[in-house]
Amino acid sequence: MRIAVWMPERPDAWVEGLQRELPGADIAVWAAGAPPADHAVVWAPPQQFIDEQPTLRGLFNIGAGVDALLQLRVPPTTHIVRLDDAGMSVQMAEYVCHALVRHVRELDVYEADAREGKWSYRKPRLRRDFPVGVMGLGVLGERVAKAVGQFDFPVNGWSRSPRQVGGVQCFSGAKGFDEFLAASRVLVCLLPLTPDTRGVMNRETLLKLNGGAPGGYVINVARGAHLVNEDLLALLEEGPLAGATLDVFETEPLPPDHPFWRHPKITVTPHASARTLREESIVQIAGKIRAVEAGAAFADLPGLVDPQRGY
Ligand code: NDP
Ligand code: OXD
Repeated sequence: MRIAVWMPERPDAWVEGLQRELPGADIAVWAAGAPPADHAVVWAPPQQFIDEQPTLRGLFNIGAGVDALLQLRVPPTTHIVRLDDAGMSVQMAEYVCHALVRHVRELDVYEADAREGKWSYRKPRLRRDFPVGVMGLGVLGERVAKAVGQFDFPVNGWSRSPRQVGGVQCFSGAKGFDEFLAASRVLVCLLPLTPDTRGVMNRETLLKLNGGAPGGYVINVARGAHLVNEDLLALLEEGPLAGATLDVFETEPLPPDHPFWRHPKITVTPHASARTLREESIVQIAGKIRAVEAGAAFADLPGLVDPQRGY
């Protein structure tokens, strides 16, 4: 069995780890003209990589999002498999809870006060006044929704198909969207980027937050293109939105002159909310390759991507 590896950073470390898990396999970093492989482990490969792998059965993505991979022409006989959690959901839960609590408890204001040696209290704010809406109730969204609920915030969730998550008021589909937005003040995006979800956070939808009252807050940890940047900036300026924590951007790295960097109501992190953990991911991917080589159907693998659906 031959496995090709392609990724921008530390491909050798992935080859070494995969080789340890799959000692009988022939595993190498891909170079143009290399013999075709049976499986590939990748992040954002070029089209040439796919074109030179006509016999590829499994294309294993070392991230949870496959929007970049689905831009490529992949033969229908190649199955795309994404990471299924692999240590990311707990990181995402930490990140979102931190951003939420920092905003609601005004910890940013206390930090600024502390820098000036100022001892002063903010008026307590009630968590019932900050219902959280999580868009996407998949592997990451469900964990985040449950974690937020642990801090006694009211939690709403929105997905494509109807879901039931304990402690979460669930909405689904286009029909449930307006009600979901109106019931939520802090909006967390954990959707995959698909033609249906691109630009989902825009002037019209953001104005529906919090029953149309001011004070909405955005936490985007999915993909930059879910958010219409100009609409966010305008709504922060005009008043309806209170702020945003953004981890993902249409152009990454975020250009140095981008207004988000220095905006007083925006907190920026560099796509760091949930990092791929190499060792955990290698174990997961190697386990899946072992399973299909032993006769398991790709359809039974957690994280199999449906290219029609886009995630
Ligand atoms: P999943 O595929 O497990 O979950 C996706 C969720 O989104 C599902 O609940 C799905 O609904 C819902 N959904 C999809 N399309 C729509 C739609 N049109 N309307 C409403 N709901 C929709 O994905 P993960 O939870 O594993 O990951 C989510 C995303 O997080 C990734 O695609 C990636 O872009 C991003 N990500 C970001 C990271 C970062 O560091 N910033 C790290 C890892 C991931 P249904 O349940 O009905 O299928
Ligand atoms: C992912 C990511 O999709 O890192 O896993 O964004």
